[in-house]
Amino acid sequence: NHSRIQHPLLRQKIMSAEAAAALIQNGDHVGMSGFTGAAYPKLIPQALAKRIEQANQGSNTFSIGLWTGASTAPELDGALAKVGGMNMRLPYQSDPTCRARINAGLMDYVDLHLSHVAQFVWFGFLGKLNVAVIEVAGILPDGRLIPSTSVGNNKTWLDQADKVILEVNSHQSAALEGMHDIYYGTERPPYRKPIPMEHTGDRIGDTYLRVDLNKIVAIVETDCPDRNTEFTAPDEQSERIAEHILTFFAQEVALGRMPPNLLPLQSGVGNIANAVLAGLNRGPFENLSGFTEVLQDGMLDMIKSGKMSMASATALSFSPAANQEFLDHLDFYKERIILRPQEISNHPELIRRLGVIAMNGMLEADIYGNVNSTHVMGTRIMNGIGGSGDFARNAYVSMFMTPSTAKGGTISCIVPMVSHVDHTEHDVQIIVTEQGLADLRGLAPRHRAELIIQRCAHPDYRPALLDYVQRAQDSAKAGHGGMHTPHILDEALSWHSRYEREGQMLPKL
Ligand code: 0RQ
Repeated sequence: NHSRIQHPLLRQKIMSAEAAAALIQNGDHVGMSGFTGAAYPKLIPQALAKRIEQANQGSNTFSIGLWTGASTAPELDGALAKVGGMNMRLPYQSDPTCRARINAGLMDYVDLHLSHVAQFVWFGFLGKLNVAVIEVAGILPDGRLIPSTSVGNNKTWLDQADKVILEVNSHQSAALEGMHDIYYGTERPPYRKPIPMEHTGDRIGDTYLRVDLNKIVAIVETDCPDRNTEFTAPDEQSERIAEHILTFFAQEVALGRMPPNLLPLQSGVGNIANAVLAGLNRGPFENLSGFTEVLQDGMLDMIKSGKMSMASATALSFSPAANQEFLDHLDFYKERIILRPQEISNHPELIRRLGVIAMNGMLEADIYGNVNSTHVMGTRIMNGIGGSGDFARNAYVSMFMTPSTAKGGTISCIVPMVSHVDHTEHDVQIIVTEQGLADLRGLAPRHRAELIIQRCAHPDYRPALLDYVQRAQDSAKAGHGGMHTPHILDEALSWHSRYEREGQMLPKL
């Protein structure tokens, strides 16, 4: 029964995952579907990993360059990383084995803004895409494809790859059909036109993905679930972060700087982002909308409760319980969720026009408001910048949040100077920790420092930060450096180097 594959000739291309994986060559650039654990191919990457493992037992080394939408799952990134199957990976990833290999120097990682990936491929910046491996929910009689639980870069992979391999996953609900909006108007400069979207709920494209049927070399049938990971219940710290943000929104509405139903919300990955949305779901704001890249449990709950009327995203990323709720009421959610390609969900033009409120997690911020989202102690990659930069730079207001300390209090997430910069002081308007919220809008650097230390730093670290600021200013006044953004250059990263040496940022008493 191949009922998901309605095109009769394409049924002739059905084969095993092993046979399909054999069509991928050593050194290929392979574009796979998958975005935050949704709609990644499940069987072919594992079959490819087996093949690579066997090939690499001899002297020859077999590896591919892997491009995706964003993070995937153990069956894809994990399986390929374990056998050393990737020489290069882009963009966002979050797999522990993959991360370890990148940080050990065993594979390259290129961390792109998620909205840049597709256009970099059209521009030819990344070289030729040899193969696309895409999960779909079905194939129509005319060969158009029903997208699955994420769209990511699939439109671009299908368009740009020489060869196309499809995984048709019958585990994905057939009722997903109609939920997607695939915009085909993104031309290369100088022929670009304005993207015709004014509201998060506008439909501007097709419901289906197109593909040149002559390029399809294999179809593999699967029946496997997405990676549906549990979120931890909001803890006290994230609840406090959420409260600070709710108070800030109420203030902005009272001052007439935001409408009573706020502006479209973007919310990043992880537990804190999810907790903030849970807070909003209990809060006073009604008729909210979402313009985000990943739609997690928090936003689904808001749609369920009626607090949120419409959400646009590129991927669904649910816990098992939320996934069940989504499937049980798909007809309801289909009216309220639109999945788009990631170059549209994260498009600077749209984020700016809609006035998106961006809320993302971070590792650390410095006293002047620069943010590090990606590098532990300046050198080791955590996940990647993802879409945080697309949103932060172009948002109506851009917020970054973190607990004030990490690793049992041995790390302060507010530091004299960040050890890596993803979001510069120019792209960061609000910093929030469980301690409080610093509103940096319109403030010169020295005033930002005062506010970030007072509002956001953990009390255990405040004296050391104030002392640093004071001495940096004294030293500038004594002629060593400027008063605009005072620093003691020899000391600015000493907290990080002490942590690397001694396992804590502050000197041992
Ligand atoms: O480590 O896992 O070993 O316990 O970092 O930290 O506090 O659990 O926070 O899950 O919200 O992730 C920035 C990574 C935060 C995420 C980041 C350690 C901490 C813990 C995780 P353990 P938390 P979160 C749209 C937006 C970039 C992409 C993005 C991220 C682990 O938000 O990847 O924003 N963002 N995309 O102990 C050393 C510090 C630390 C630290 C925390 N200062 N130094 N370690 N940790 N602070 C979505 C997409 O783009 C797909």
